[in-house]
Amino acid sequence: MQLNVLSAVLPLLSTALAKTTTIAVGKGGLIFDPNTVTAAKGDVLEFHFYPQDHNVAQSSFDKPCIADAAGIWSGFMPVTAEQGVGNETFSVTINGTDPLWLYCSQGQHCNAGMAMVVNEPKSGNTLKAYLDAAKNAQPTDPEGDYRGGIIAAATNSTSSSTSASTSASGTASGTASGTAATQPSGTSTAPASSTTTGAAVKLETAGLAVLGLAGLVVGGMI
Ligand SMILES: [Cu+2]
Repeated sequence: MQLNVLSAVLPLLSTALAKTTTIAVGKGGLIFDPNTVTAAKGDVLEFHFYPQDHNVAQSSFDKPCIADAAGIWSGFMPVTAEQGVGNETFSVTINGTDPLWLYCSQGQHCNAGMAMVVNEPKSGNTLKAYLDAAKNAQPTDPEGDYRGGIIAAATNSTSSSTSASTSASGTASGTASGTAATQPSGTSTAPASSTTTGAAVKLETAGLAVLGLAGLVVGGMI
């Protein structure tokens, strides 16, 4: 039993050194928020999806909105207005410092500016240059199943769905967006504390208590 716990905990300790950045996909418009992220090797991007049906795909800088054949791909993530926010996240672990260009392949979303960059160059291949070129692109969907990341249950889905089921839809969506709106800025500006909190929660995953703790943590961060 002790060995089992140790083998479960040790990988999490190294994970605790990594920074997790929460990114809202399609919240309040055809945007990724934030749309420029600085990340080191081992850091994690955690995408949360909003209505109605967005995704995360990868392109090169030179071909905005055109799917890389082997690039990151979350698959389509339909979310209803009643849900407010998807109950699944897509997490990508960064494995280098090269710029990474991501977009939403739904309809004309990429043309409208639904794209983002990880480790944006200071000049030349900037996000602004990408978005300018994206306006006239012909977006393509990646083929196949999701890849380059992990699909997982959203840690705040319990509180979101609870409020959704006990409140009027207007209140529920307000609650859900309020929760998520507070999290990304907190996560990106205070990576150390949020990472530590995340690790503390993960260490408890052996027990069902994790759900309650996650709720407390989310509540405490607001
Ligand atoms: Cu989209």
